[in-house]
Amino acid sequence: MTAAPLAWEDLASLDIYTLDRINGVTNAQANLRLFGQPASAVQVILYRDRHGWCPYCQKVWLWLEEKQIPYQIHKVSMFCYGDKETWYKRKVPSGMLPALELDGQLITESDDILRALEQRFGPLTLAMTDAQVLPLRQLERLLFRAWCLWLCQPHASDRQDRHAQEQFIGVVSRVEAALAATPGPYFLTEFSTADLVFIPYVERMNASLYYYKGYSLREANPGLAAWFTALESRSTYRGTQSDFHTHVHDLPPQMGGCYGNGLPQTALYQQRVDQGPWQDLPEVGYPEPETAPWEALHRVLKHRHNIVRVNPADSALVDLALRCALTHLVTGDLCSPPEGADLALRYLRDRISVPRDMSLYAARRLRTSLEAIAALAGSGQPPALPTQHRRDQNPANFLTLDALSKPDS
Ligand SMILES: N[C@@H](CCC(=O)N[C@@H](CS)C(=O)NCC(=O)O)C(=O)O
Repeated sequence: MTAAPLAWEDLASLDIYTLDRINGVTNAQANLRLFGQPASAVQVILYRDRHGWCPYCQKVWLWLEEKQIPYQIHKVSMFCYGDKETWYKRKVPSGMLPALELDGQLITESDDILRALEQRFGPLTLAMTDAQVLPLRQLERLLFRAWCLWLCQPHASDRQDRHAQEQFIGVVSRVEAALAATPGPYFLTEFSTADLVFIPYVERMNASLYYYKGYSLREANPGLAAWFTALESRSTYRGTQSDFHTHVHDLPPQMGGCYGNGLPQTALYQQRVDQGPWQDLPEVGYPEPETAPWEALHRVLKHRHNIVRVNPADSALVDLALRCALTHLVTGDLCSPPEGADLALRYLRDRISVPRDMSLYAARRLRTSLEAIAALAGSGQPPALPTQHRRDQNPANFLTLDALSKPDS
């Protein structure tokens, strides 16, 4: 049975989602975090990437959230998707992220930033230079290198690819042993800097190896599975956590390429990440919060004019197709979409970025509704996402030139 799509005013009347960006749970949209303290308590400015794609920024971001240090956030574009802001180049000529201002002093290099923060505010359980943390930091670098050798190099034969896989799995077994050496789920007796240094790349490994190699890191390794589950019990981690779809398409330009292995299993996994169904992907373990559809609605309503404008399809068509998808999101009803809605809605499906736009579960809900309506219109798929750059995600499409010309406030 088909229903009529809700009007924008009807959808707006259902917009019940609220979030205290400044004092509430960790979230990607905040430009200021106070944790209940007055604005005068802010002594730190974090410069981080606008899309939440930079792993080194995630490390510093999580540290500040875990320690609840009041801070201001100025978001900066990465070269792979936008023009580096002039005001930032004046401050950091290389344009590299993250950077931090602490008591007026500018620090770059994420490890130097963490050490400076530790000196000023005390460690996150243990210091970066603690004798228990140092070997784990080295192990993380070994794992990183083995991942790069498997994922980011073209292998001349299946044998070579399997060899790189074995090397990687060899290092993973050392990570598993390190996790098993303490009674709890974390690397040391409680959550600490040691976990923090593993988080950004292990999250990216889990996504990319599933998609490009048909290997499910989280499912194949009980220690890492328990570690992810424990991390997801922390609202700090959940606020910075991305999803498979975002990572597998943000990594190629950042890493200089990600190479598939052409196995049937890999093709199956790729289809699931790109086209759904998304609900059983091994990217998350905690149950869906009931706010997920309302969060998705709220975020689309906020940006709906730009979402319609940047879509290559005709604006009237996108407007109507999008209302059909949002109607499905909030009521479960299927409305007949206009012709061409398959391409228009799938264009948006491919560009929802987690956690930049919304949380993992809200994005799943939105992608599911976009896909449900797109499927009624046809089987057309938009061109594959670019892998050399992600200029299709240029923030200039969503922010005014004036907003980009100065740090956010
Ligand atoms: N060693 C540096 C690495 C930082 C780094 O590689 N940052 C990348 C993003 S992940 C960057 O800012 N590249 C410039 C750009 O992409 O705009 C650190 O730990 O902070």
